[in-house]
Amino acid sequence: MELPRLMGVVNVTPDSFSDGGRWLQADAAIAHGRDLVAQGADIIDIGGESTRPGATRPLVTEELGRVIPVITALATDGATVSVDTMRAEVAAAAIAAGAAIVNDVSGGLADPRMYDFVAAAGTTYVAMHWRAHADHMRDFAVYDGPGGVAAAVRDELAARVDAMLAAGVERDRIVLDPGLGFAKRAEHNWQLLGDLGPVRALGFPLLVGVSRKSFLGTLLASGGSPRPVGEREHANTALTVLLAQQGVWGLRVHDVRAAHDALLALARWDETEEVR
Ligand code: PMM
Repeated sequence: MELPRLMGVVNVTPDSFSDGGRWLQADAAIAHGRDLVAQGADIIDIGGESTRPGATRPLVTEELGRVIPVITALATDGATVSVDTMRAEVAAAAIAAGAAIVNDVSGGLADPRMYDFVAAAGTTYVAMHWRAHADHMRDFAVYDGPGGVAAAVRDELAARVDAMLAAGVERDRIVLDPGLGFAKRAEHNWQLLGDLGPVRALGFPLLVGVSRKSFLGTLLASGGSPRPVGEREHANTALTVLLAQQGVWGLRVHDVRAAHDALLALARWDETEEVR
């Protein structure tokens, strides 16, 4: 079986829900990125804007100041780097600094210049399902059309793909992401995870990010309190294996070692198929 790529997360932000503030200094972020490579990450995803529900946006200059030194150092090491940004200007600076992939959680909706840049640069482009910026995305978590959340995400991503292709982005450069936790309530995330078929039927590689998200905190809650962010890993590991079995292209994770170990075990298990 082909295992998914592991995209290790380095959030160079003061306020990301999963690791906000831990890697805000460039030195700490670079060291963390190197650790993730050593643990088996195939891609290091570097972001300078928190997309935590309710977050406000940094200035472009702040975002650039956070991500560019980290991208430069890790790309110089030889790592495959993606930049997690919704801004074409940041994507361009990141590619110039050595990033190979643009990971846009807005799927191109936040910046009308994004597709033109991606088409001209010819980079791999991850387009995530997105409806609104973090400060008001909760208001958009409504999926009551036929087919529910899976059909809506498929249709909205299909519209993005049409716009990308029209702008000249090459088909084989496109990766889609269903956007777990973005304008989605816990029940939407579970419905989507259980019904990725419609999105998969669009015919593009899929990247999925469930790591540490609040629907896992809700699942694991006790006494009315969500499980703290750092204690959701076992649930993520289970989903890592299930998503790998579905043939996803990539998984975006914080704890690369845990995901890597789970995938190794899965691959070894898969080799015993003829015995079973
Ligand atoms: N989730 C977050 C940030 N960037 N990018 C992609 N492609 N998919 C995701 O699910 C995704 C993302 C939010 O999580 P974080 O704050 O832990 O980075």
